Amino acid sequence: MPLRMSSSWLATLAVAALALTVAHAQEPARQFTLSRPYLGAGMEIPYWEFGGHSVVSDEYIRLTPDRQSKQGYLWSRLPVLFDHWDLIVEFKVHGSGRKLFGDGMAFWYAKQPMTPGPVFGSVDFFSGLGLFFDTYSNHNGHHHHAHPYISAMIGDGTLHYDHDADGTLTELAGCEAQFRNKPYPTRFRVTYLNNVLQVFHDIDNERSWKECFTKSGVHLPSGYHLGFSAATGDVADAHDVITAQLTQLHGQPKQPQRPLQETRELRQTEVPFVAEAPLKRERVNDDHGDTIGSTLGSIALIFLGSLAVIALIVGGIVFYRSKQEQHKAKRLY
Ligand SMILES: [Ca+2]
Repeated sequence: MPLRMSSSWLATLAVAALALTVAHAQEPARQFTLSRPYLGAGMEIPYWEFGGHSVVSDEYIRLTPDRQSKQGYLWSRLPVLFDHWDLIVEFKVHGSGRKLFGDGMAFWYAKQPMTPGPVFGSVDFFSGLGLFFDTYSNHNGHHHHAHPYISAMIGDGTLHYDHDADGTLTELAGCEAQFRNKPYPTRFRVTYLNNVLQVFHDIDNERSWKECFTKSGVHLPSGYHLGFSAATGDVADAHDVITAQLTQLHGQPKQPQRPLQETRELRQTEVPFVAEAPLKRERVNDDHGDTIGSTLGSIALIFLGSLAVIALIVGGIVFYRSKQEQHKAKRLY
């Protein structure tokens, strides 16, 4: 209980701090803004690079179409040099699949831009933050949440995102969110302020934020790129980014403060980490599996126990009758 109280207290404090800071925030940074019309002169998106199967229309940037085996990306050309920031994204995941669809999309604040790979269309063993919008449940044996599911991972360059376990083994935090096939754009928000990472969503078109999670002690170097990527495989969906805007927040200066050149050099070697939490968990049996296992075990025990009791009763009756027969036989002689 004390842990629960302290975490909700921390969340309240963080939200209050965020409200105060956002009130004094600057205008969204132009170099990290995506808005219609996307294309400038030369059919490029100013300040952004897209590739793979991504296509740009007047209404959206489609990372993948609703077709199998596609992947695409969209990355900011410039690195984010702010220590604290607030990002709001409008997106849409939709498709014709009623029961089978996927795989999902990712938002990145990472060191390796424009590097296609197996993690929702981007590179594995990344450094930074990956926020995954996972629509396809690959393996329920490792978790018992429903999909679609939003989860965050902090990569330090050595960690593998395990698709078969839906990233559960390296998950920082997450929440279920039914963001797929909505008739309006859905939104998510990431704030990173004073090493507190918060994720919110607005998937019911209420124009208000619901908290997905709040995690403190999250250390991310500045100088990483913003990105989006998505992938389809045997299952498919269209994954669209519609708008994005990043605003610098004013939090506590990072300690110790260093000259700019030294900070730039440090970015190359600084490694993301989460204070007092391992980035990777041991593989554990799923609760749901354990429940089924223990239920089956209990049923088997009751069955065997009942058999033993019946055997004892039958044995007792047989023994009693044979004793009676012997007694009768003795009397006859
Ligand atoms: Ca998955």
